[in-house]
Amino acid sequence: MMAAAQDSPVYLGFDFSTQQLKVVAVDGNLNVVHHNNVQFDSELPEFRTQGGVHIQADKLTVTSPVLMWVKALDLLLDKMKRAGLDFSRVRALSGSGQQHGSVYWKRGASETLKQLDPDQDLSQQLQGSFSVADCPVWMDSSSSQQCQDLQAAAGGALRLAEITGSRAYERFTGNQISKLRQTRPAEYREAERISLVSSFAASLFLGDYAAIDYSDGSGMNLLDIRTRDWSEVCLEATAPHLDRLLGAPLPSTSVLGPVSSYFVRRYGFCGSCSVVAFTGDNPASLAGMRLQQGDIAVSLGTSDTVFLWIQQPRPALEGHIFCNPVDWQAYMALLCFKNGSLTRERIRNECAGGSWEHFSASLRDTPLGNTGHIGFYFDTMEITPPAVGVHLFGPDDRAVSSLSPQVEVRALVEGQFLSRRLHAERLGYSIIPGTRVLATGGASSNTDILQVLSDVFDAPVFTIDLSSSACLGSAYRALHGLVAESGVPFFEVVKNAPEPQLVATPHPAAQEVYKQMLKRFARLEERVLQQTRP
Ligand code: 5FX
Repeated sequence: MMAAAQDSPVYLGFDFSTQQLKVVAVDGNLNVVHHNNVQFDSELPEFRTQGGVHIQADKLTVTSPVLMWVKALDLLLDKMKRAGLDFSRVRALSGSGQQHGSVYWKRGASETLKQLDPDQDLSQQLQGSFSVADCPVWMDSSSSQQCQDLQAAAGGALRLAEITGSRAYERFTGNQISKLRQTRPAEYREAERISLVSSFAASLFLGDYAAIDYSDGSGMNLLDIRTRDWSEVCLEATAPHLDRLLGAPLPSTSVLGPVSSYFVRRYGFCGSCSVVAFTGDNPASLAGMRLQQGDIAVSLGTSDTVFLWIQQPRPALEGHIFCNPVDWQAYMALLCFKNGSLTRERIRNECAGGSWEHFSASLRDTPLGNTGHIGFYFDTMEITPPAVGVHLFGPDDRAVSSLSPQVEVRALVEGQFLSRRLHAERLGYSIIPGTRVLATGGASSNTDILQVLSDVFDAPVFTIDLSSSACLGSAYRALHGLVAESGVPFFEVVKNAPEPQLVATPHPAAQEVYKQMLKRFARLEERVLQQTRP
């Protein structure tokens, strides 16, 4: 038994995230057999990053050194080898990267990639291979002018969203490319290829330039999410002949080729080990959570994030629609809400004496629908919707200046979840029989908060640990990539993965109460937006 287990196939999933490089290895039964990581700040101090990035003096420009990522891979593979991982068992590998970041390969780099010497580190050999040493990453917000220009060229923000799945965002790669071309033309001219962080990482394993996959490609404001090809109008508005620098996009489930001989000779990978297209960290998380049609994942952290599986997308001025990473006919949506845990903590301090126990008791002691009281809590300028301030309403829709502490606790939690549902539905989400809400993040340990989530969505809530979902999703995608071309669905391959835990089911009255309340909430939100619009 033991010998068989030791020879059994293994699938690797890497995640090049903002602060660290992580890996998990799963066996054919989806058990995690190895995990490892390299922390950028502490293990690669020579790059002097904080949280994996450099924030420039203008506070808007945020970059990461590309060689840090290369060196992290050298380090990680050495750690895996020292830990005894037998690379010859790896049948396929895939990975993910922080979304939107871009890497600029210098003329001649593809030759270097093809001829890597197994006696040397990658970082030694690739030192001269990048025309831009510090890559723009997702935290960058310095390309406002380029965003305006792109929207003007595309026929407005909504039109751009209809084509690419999102209005123009500063961090989206096309706008970063445009800014680089305008502000650092020499470095731009020296580039022979532009990768996303995900396709850059895949290129290292492939020993050649890897295609950008549809799903991560949707975070660039360049890909037409319906034709799944570069949009002519966006390309033209961004840079001439940009398609030559980007290469053709490919389905996220594609096998790109075998791992390069560098990895075979240096680490003992098998020559037939497949490299499956890498994708963005959020799409990879969707795969790691095994989100299905009708499911919604709600991450309750400093900011709250909502992920959705979408069949018929309705791009809007808020949120993002990406091509789905596991089913090429479907889509996923991502929504960000800035006022999450910090606001919950403020109301806990002001209305529940700083105690989560009292906060929970207030939720238990107040009725579904809060006797008609509704609250909007935007302590800081919200992303979805773009509004600020605290706005409270009584049952007759009249603005009120305060609520009793218990009512206020419920107003906050109901208001937050009504907002998550309203904005998800606007992007094309609908609750269907069998819908599951997957909850994760700090506040997901509070079952009374999750009961409200279940009631507002009229669906059962399950909890799931997301800390390594991008890595796990990448390992699952590596396994699926081997059979995807023969038409085997992703869910067939991952059906034995550990199930999330059921923690709350909706109250029988929930559907009736929140169907009505959602309509009122939408009307009142519109009023708040009109009042706070500059
Ligand atoms: C998504 O649009 C984002 O910008 C972030 O979640 C990054 O992907 C984080 F890596």
